[in-house]
Amino acid sequence: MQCSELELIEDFYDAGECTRLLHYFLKQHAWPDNRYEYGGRRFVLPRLQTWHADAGIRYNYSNNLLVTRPWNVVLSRLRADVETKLKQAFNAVLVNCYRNGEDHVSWHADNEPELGESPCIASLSLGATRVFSCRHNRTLNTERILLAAGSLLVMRPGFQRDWQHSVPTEHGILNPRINLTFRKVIEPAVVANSLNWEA
Ligand SMILES: [Mn+2]
Repeated sequence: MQCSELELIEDFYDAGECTRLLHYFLKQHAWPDNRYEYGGRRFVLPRLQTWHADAGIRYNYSNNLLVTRPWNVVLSRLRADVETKLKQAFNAVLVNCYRNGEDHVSWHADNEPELGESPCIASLSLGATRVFSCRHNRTLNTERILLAAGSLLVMRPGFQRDWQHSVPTEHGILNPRINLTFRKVIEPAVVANSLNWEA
């Protein structure tokens, strides 16, 4: 992998644990409808999402679309495992379900101001293996990584600034993939202060 801000940890969870977790997310996780209205426009998100955060955390992008939910036993355990491995604290997680290969996410960066200047984001995958593409903003150099069940992709500081990423449509894939991206949202007061410093 040429992108030095990415680290792929394979088999963070073993196959048995992946199967149990996948079953939980497919059978017990309460997925909302993926039809939204935003800015007077209705649209269908090509995947299912839930957003969970510590009390008091506010996140504009997700709050526009998603109700903030609390952590539950399963999500809390996954967070603790990831925090222990990476020696980093996270206070929010975006949970995605790509129901089959038609579900996807287009080119974007996780660069909302609430995440601060140089976030570290950890991405845990379960279920079907999907392609994760990343494209450098300046050189347009593109890389493709396979995200298999049980893998933990660490997007280090600098990645969201210099690269965009996507999970492209793959017509042959019939099975679901679950993806959890652990994030550290900066407290609103801290965001306000950093904006003041720039003014
Ligand atoms: Mn993303």
